[in-house]
Amino acid sequence: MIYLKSEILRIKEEALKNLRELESTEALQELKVKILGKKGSLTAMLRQMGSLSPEERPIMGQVVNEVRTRLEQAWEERSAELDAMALQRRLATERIDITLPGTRISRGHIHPLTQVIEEIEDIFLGMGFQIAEGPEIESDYYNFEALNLPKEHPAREMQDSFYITEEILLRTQTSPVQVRTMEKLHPQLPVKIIAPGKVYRNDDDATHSPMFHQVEGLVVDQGIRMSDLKGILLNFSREMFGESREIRLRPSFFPFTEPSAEVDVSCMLCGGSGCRLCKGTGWIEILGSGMVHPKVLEMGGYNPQAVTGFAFGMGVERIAILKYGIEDMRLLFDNDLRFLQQF
Ligand code: 2U9
Repeated sequence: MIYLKSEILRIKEEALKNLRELESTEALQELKVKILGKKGSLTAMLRQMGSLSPEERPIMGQVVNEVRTRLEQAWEERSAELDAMALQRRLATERIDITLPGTRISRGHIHPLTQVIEEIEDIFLGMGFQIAEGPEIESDYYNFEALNLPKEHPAREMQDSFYITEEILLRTQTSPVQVRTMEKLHPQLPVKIIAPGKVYRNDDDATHSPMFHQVEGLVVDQGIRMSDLKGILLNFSREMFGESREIRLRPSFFPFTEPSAEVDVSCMLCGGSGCRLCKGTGWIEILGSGMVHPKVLEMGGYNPQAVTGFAFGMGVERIAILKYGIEDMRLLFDNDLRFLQQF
């Protein structure tokens, strides 16, 4: 019995020592099996109690129970310590520095050309115009014939066109939209529309792109005069390029307007005194315009004896270039973020 007792106490002391040294919950579990498991050392001691006398048995039973209670308590304590240590380790390695700057979420914005189109639309909406749209693939009739450009008319060659068949082409201007609108509305008055959109011409250099954008306008009513045209375009120029802008009209020629005029705005860079941008003239051409040709009114379904109208057209890329001082029109189509992010 003496041997048994000292052996049990030795197992206890060794277990407590191991317990203090082990570093993980897995090692803790292993140790528990080694001592209290089926083949554990303390379990083996309990089996040997069969060889003791009836008087010795309860005394040894008490010793074993005390040892078991002591070990279980020590286990719980060490287990709690190990859990706390593991938590400390996680807190140290997974620490988040909430003072670090965050990653910026970059936000897109509207393309500068679309911004300019929307600005032009806003200005004309403010003057009571409506916005009209139409197909980019057009018939020869709407793109040319109805605009007083019959077949073999030399002005057709002014713009090299992209033909799909003999009769179908990519529109070279947004004018067919106005023709279609007149056809649809006549004999209602007034017609007061702008037609923004993409147009296509066989051109490609620093100032011409095979696809570009136009905004054209058309007003038809009784008693429309050239002074109405001038007033609308002066107001547009001032809203677009600044309150102090002036405009001037120079005689020109377009097959669909008579008389026709090119419109210059006083230079937005020098104010009119002459500089590099306006090549010393003080004026910059921004659009073409004129009184709608009687034949064009007639083909749109209106009586040119009873109504008159004015029309104008501008290239949006040109307006954008002038407004923002862009050097090469192709920058507007390259989609280089270093360029686009400036707007
Ligand atoms: C209808 C009647 C008349 C539209 C007009 C211009 C003058 C013009 C150019 C400006 C620069 C084209 O983009 S550009 O190359 N446009 O000069 N456009 S009058 O006249 C019309 C349109 C439709 C029914």
